[in-house]
Amino acid sequence: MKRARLGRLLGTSVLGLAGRLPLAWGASGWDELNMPRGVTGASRHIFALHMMALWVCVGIAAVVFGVMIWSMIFHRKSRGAVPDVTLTHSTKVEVVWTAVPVLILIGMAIPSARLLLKINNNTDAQVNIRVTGFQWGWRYQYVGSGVSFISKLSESSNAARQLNSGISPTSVPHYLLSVDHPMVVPVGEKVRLLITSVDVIHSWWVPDLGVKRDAIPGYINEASFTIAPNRPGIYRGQCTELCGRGHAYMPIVVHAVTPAAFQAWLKQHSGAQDAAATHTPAPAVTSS
Ligand SMILES: [Cu+2]
Repeated sequence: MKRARLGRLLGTSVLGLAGRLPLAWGASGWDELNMPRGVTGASRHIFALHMMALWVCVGIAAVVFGVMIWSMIFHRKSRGAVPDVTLTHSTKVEVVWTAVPVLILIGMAIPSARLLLKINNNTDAQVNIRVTGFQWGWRYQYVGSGVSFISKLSESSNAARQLNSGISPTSVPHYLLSVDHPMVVPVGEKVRLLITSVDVIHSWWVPDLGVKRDAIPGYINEASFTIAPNRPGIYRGQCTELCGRGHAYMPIVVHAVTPAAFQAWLKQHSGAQDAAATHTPAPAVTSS
């Protein structure tokens, strides 16, 4: 009777804990050590693949370290263990320790290759943006619309980063992760980026979008993403190719807005020249 009650109690508390775990995990901040799930189909798939690979690694580590620790404890010299000097060759063992890792690698390579093909499909995009990296900022040109502007580190971050500025970086919101003119894109529509550079190699990286692509002078690299329709918001990234003195000062900010707001923004800026286009703020979005 007592035992049954204890069992029930344990059962409900375990269930309750399991239910609350994702919430608690999210609130604890520990998940910030992991890569973000992101807001595009590609980023979610990349996250799932990463978790699959992680658990395979955890499983292998558990087996390998388990055997090691078990051997060290139960077959130590002080217990009278004598090394086996006759085991110099065993075909059976060699086949097993070759075949098992090969099978594991194949098991991981198939979904990886499939996902690579999927996320590199840049056809049927509704919005095309030419992204040009330079020392140190980004130029965004919306193909076919005449909208073109330069995106640089925000004034507040730039002021704080100066030597002896006296401004504490912690007092600047999104220090080194905010820009004067963000890229604006619609949610729910496929956006294709044509990425290049005019000086050295840069790399356009926004983790939440699952996009990281090198910007190489003389080449045009493609990337595309579709932000989930229910995830308008502000997404931040950085240049991830060491490109010189100002490498840390060319962040990327993407404002994802509804298609209607995007069309309005595009219309408002079309035909405007760089300087003029840059002086109207992007449409407001709710931060997610
Ligand atoms: Cu760069």
